[in-house]
Amino acid sequence: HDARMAWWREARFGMFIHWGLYAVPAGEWHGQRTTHIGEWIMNDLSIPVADYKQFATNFNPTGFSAHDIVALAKDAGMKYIVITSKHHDGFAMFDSKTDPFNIVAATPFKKDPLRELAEECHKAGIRLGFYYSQAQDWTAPGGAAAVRGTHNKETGHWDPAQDGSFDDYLKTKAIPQIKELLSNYKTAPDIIWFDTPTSRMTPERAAEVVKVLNQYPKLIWNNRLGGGYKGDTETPEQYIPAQGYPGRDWESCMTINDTWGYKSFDTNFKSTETLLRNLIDITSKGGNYLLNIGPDAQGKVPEPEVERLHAMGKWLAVNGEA
Ligand code: FUL
Repeated sequence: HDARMAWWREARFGMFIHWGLYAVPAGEWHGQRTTHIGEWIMNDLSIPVADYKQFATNFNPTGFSAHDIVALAKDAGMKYIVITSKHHDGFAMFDSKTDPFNIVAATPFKKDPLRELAEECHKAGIRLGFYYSQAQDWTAPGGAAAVRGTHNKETGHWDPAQDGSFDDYLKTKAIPQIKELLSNYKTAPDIIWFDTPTSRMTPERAAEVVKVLNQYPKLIWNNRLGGGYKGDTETPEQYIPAQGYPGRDWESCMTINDTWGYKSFDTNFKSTETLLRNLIDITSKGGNYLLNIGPDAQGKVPEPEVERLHAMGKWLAVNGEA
């Protein structure tokens, strides 16, 4: 266990990337701006499944450069990257044979950015993790919805197209996609980062996922699978625990402005000084800092984010340890 966690404990600083179909509306739909985080727009504005899926036909992120993103992480002093492979909207940012609602099969882009990222990370010696929303899936029939919609009080759905069996969803989409993520690329990912288990992820259901994870003895996974599994890491979100988590590995994940997924009008960027203070505070308490960036629909990292990461790297080059 300790040997498996060794690289992660030394890493200290990682890049979170929230990038998906929500970058297309970028926080705004039919003239309405969401006041919440960008990647939740489908839920918060109750966008019907068919309308949301339409965004894929306009998603052509030719400005995406895995090389530049890995170089940016490296320059910032980050040692690993965790990227959204599928967020709650159900859209897979990778080549999935399991479900056609993905960046290769459903968009004019037709390429797998996770493959490019895996190759660049491998070349640069940066570790790679995949975020995967295992329970919430707002476009697959039977997928969970954590916030109550009006169509079905029990499931939280807002569109009849979301109706279905959660067990079928788990068996025919989530678990097969997790298997794809673990086996699609030359090397298996270092981390799977689960999220929002909801009450649907019972111990029995989570155990089916764990069976798959256990085939990868070096894999690190977080405490958000559900079903009572504690995973390897605590994941305080948007805060720094005053005492850390004695006896547990932990990672504070934080936004660089006020959203994870790109919102064109969120310019509330934290200062480089605040970001550095967070890094120092977290690492002094024994944790890792997973700092988020949100590329836009072209795949470009917003310039204020790039500037801040470079500035952090500059400071670390003078004052850091590694
Ligand atoms: C939350 C999610 O619901 C957010 O969209 C984001 O991914 C954050 C890191 O975790 O629980």
